[in-house]
Amino acid sequence: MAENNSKRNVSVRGPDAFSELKVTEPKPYAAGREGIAAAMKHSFKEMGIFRAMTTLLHMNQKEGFDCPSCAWPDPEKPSKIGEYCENGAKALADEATTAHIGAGFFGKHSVEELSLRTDYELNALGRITDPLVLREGSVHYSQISWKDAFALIADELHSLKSPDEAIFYTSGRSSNEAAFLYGLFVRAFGTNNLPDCSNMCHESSGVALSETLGIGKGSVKLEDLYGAEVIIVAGQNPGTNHPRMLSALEKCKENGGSVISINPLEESGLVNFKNPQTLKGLLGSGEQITDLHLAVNINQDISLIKLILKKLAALDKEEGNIFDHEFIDTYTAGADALLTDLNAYTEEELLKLSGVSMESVDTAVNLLAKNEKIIVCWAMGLTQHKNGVETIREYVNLLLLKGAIGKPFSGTCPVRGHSNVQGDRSVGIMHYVDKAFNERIKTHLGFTPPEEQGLDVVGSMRAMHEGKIKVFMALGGNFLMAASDTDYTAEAIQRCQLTVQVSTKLNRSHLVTGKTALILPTYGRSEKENNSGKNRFVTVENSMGRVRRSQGVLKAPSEKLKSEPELISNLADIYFEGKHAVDWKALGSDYGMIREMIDKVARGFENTELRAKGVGYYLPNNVRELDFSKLPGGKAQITINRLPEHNLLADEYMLMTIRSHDQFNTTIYGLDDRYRGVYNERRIIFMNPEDMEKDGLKKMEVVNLSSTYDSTIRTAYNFKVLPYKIPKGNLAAYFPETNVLVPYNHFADRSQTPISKSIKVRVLKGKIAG
Ligand SMILES: Nc1nc2c(c(=O)[nH]1)N[C@H]1C(S)=C(S)[C@@H](COP(=O)(O)OP(=O)(O)OC[C@H]3O[C@@H](n4cnc5c(=O)[nH]c(N)nc54)[C@H](O)[C@@H]3O)O[C@H]1N2
Ligand SMILES: Nc1nc2c(c(=O)[nH]1)N[C@H]1C(S)=C(S)[C@@H](COP(=O)(O)OP(=O)(O)OC[C@H]3O[C@@H](n4cnc5c(=O)[nH]c(N)nc54)[C@H](O)[C@@H]3O)O[C@H]1N2
Ligand code: SF4
Ligand SMILES: [Mo]
Repeated sequence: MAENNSKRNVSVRGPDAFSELKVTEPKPYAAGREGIAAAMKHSFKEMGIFRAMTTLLHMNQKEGFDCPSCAWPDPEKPSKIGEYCENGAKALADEATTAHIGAGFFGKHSVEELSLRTDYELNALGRITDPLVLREGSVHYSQISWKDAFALIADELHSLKSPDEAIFYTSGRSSNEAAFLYGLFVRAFGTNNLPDCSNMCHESSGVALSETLGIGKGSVKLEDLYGAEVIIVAGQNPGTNHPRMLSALEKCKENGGSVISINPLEESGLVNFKNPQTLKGLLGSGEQITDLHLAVNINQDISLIKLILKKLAALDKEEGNIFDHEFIDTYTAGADALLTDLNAYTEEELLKLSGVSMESVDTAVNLLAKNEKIIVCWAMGLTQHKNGVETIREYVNLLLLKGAIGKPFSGTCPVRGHSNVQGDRSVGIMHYVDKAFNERIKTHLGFTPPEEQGLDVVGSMRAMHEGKIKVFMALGGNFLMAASDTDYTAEAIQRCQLTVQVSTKLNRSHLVTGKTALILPTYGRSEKENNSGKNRFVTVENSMGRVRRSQGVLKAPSEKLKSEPELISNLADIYFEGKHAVDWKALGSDYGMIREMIDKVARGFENTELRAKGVGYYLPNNVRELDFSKLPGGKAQITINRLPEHNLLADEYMLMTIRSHDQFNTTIYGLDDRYRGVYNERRIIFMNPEDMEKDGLKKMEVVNLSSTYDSTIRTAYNFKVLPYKIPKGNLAAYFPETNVLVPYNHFADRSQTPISKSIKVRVLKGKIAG
């Protein structure tokens, strides 16, 4: 299992041994007292009681810091006693842990030895406190001064034949200030190779929404959810990944709205929610959130929505007022073509593909027919498929035909993942070229950015694998474990001359590296950035386009850390040796100067310094104004989308790779998935009991998973089978362990998002040594 990179014998996959699995029935509800208890247990263990309690009170408060976990928005009037959830508290505890590792630790432990630990164990080692270098031929990281680290990077960058031989990745936790400065430096350096975690995440949403509505973001504000008549939650598990969204769904219900969940799994939070912020939630039975659950087959949302549209169209023919004809005529193009195309499918075939019952479809149709304030919320269950873009466009069709766009309590709600992933895009983290953005850089900052499109995540993996890339730098994240096809990605990274990780905690991307590697330790969101003597603030944008300030309150774990903006400004200053139109050095110590630049260059940011105070302000959004002037004919586009083609063989299943309750992406906080009733183990497969019987598999039997694409067999070893309520033919397992199965060259059309939610696999009996 340990792969060789000629010099270092590091394990790419880490160990695959089992822990002590315990299983219970899935929880019928989310949060409640157990949620609070779990949050406190993590926080107290990592941070100590006093530090945890006082810090949590500053989270998501007007003058405090933005939760570093997901991008769910804060209410306009945050409650003073606490505006956080269990997983926000876990994210804070993980960042603010009192466990630390510095140069001394790495002197004792080689990267080869560390690579034999699990991702969970690596993260648990604590915060990285020193800048570190792994020199060519060495297996131990050792301390390096910041000056030497920057000089090493600058020398390597200067030695490249072309700036396109370097790649600059971004994960979504960086502030607007850090992300803007990073993007600016990369453009000044001369490339658009700016892949980001969005490429693996909501890129399909961005593409689909830009094409149909003219903006790659959602249209609803938090308050819209409260007054919606119907909210569809599709391909999303808010109880775990956006827990405070459940409070918004609860409010919608209290106001008379209905919630439809479209998901192969009946996720706990969507069934019943005990709001830990209310007495009823703590003591009572909680709120039934979902009125209707449609257990769709993996990747068959298009079939289901087509069936619903077909039925709505038939009703509209009879009654004339099911679709909003005035809206359709005034604001949209393509309705007639779509309605004609729907005739090409029979109800029976669509029903069979979707895997749900006609009765439940009729209930959905009834709800959608008689209501017009409709919101569709979604996340990775829609985006990470070959037809992710088309799937989202089909949901947009439903909203457009119902006239549920650009009006109060209606619209699109792609629920973003990382806390500032949307902000990072708004301030220029993108591999494609935005001509107007570049023009403004030219006018206001005095240099000309490159005009060639750069590499996204998938493009970067391939270019590195082909040996075309010499330098890979990452502002946060864990590229190796987040990207698809782990073994391929490892080979790709190991072909680089230099890899640089700006990080808070240890992960496998620090162990599987280029010939030379650097770890540059930085602050977390909750920490004071006061190296210049002043406690500086940054800004972030939430999932609904609102920009607000964020200011840390904790002391950083080491004096040696540098803030991300400071670190980028220092690097740029050393690289350009003071000979550039931009005064790089000054920017790192004066974030106000960076914000002034953002205000001039990024769309909709103006006087951010002032306006980001309190609850902040919204960026412009053409959909909210019903302005589709940038689209063909000035109209929102109703589109025709194809059904997916999977051609599964008799022994193949459709696998979705999902998150457990105790992880943040590749960061594993713990080994439990409480809501699904799984404890102390991650190497499991959720399987329908009838499928288990068909394959002669017993509960907890050990199996391997294998996928075959383009004649290449990829195998993930050692999983235990668990009977679970999941439609037949479908499987679920956790990421990142299953990323080894996702082929690097299979991704969503046009957005290039890896197909992490629909992988064709076989379940092979028996333990085979990995
Ligand atoms: N605590 C915590 N919070 C997080 C994260 C985390 O890891 N931990 N990650 C953050 C990030 S970056 C992101 S992007 C979000 C992710 O948030 P989610 O998208 O909620 O995360 P996943 O676990 O990938 O869940 C996908 C859901 O889609 C369903 N699904 C899978 N395939 C299909 C399909 O074909 N159709 C439909 N209708 N449903 C499907 C799955 O059953 C599952 O419920 O969460 C963010 N918040
Ligand atoms: N199979 C499969 N693969 C997937 C997915 C899936 O659902 N299935 N989901 C995809 C999605 S949606 C996403 S967004 C990607 C996530 O991809 P990434 O964003 O690359 O991964 P994370 O696990 O969020 O990154 C964790 C690391 O970030 C660093 N970090 C944490 N906080 C900070 C900070 O404040 N500053 C800095 N500089 N570093 C910090 C820590 O060192 C930590 O180890 O994974 C994708 N991969
Ligand atoms: S919902 Fe998301 S942003 Fe809000 S406190 Fe919870 S994890 Fe943090
Ligand atoms: Mo994400």
